[in-house]
Amino acid sequence: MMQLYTFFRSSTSFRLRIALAWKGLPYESQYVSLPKMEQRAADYLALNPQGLVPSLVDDAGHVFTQSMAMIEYLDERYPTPSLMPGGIEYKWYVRAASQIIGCEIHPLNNVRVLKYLKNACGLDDQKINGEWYAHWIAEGLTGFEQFLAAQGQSGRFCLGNQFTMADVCLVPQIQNAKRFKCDLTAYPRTMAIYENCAVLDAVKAADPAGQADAI
Ligand SMILES: N[C@@H](CCC(=O)N[C@@H](CS)C(=O)NCC(=O)O)C(=O)O
Repeated sequence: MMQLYTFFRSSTSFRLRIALAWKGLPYESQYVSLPKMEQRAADYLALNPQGLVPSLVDDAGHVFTQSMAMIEYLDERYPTPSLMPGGIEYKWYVRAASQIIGCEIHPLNNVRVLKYLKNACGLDDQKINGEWYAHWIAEGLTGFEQFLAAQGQSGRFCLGNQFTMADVCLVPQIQNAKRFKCDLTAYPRTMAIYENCAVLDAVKAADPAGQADAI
């Protein structure tokens, strides 16, 4: 059975849990505690030298890293139900929406970045959570909201009525922003999509609060 190396509160792990649940793929969870720095332990680094979760190991022992590449791999390996649309324009759109979150928002607010701001730059919690985090969420989600409006493709989900990788990336990012108490009222289109995703069984099953390692 596939092994997913995951941490309940990691939004990139949350992406994988949603994708696996959406496709109904069985897997075993291997818990990697970020507060305990288990992602930097030698045995985990042997698996994923970047020291990041998630990682996925298949029955043949292949190790997969980088959540968006993993989701596209799973989608090609197990095409039904899909997480990517047909048609290269639609594929571009889903990748672009996913990358706004995965490349422009998430990396700026990652654990190691926030820790660096505290330990190496000496910023206090108010500056980090109240200013840095909130600033990049606001800039990123403004861009996301404007992207959806400009492209005119969104509906119940980011791409019409089709649940895709873009929604898989969106849900954990919004949950994180809520946890940091960001004001999300300026993104009505994005938030309506989030609410439509939140009621899906696959999203509920993947929710951080329901994971065995939740603290
Ligand atoms: N681009 C990577 C990012 C993975 C990542 O940053 N994971 C975070 C948790 S969401 C992590 O492991 N952080 C540990 C650390 O920063 O030391 C992906 O999409 O998989």
